[in-house]
Amino acid sequence: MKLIIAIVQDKDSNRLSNLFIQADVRATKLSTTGGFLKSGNTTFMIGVEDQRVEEILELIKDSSRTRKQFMTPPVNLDASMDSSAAYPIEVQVGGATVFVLPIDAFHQF
Ligand code: 2BA
Repeated sequence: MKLIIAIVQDKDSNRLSNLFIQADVRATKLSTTGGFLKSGNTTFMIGVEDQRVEEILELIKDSSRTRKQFMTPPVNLDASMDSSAAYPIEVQVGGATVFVLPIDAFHQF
């Protein structure tokens, strides 16, 4: 058995949830925050038999889009109090960031 942890953009999360329901995939959805952009994303935890891993990776791949986002870096004030200009920079986000981990034990009590 494997644990798939998939971080997807909020805009893709509903589509993916629906695909999981249709495919009878059990998943837990967490509201998370990207460490770099500090904006919301969605993390799915999916416990699954080894033979279904590839099928689930395909569902995630098909429902995740790459998008460009702008972020404004924090303004720096140096000793002379001159602020270095903070121009928005373009960042490419996604599709999805996925980890596949082995599971030692799985219990439902
Ligand atoms: P964020 O940390 O908010 O990152 C959003 C996007 O910003 C990243 O997209 C990447 O293109 C860019 N980025 C991240 N750190 C950067 C840096 N130090 N310098 C320049 N650009 C940077 P993705 O790579 O598609 O990641 C999307 C989200 O997936 C991330 O949101 C984070 O929540 C998660 N993630 C990505 N890699 C991860 C990892 N190795 N471990 C844990 N979470 C990860």
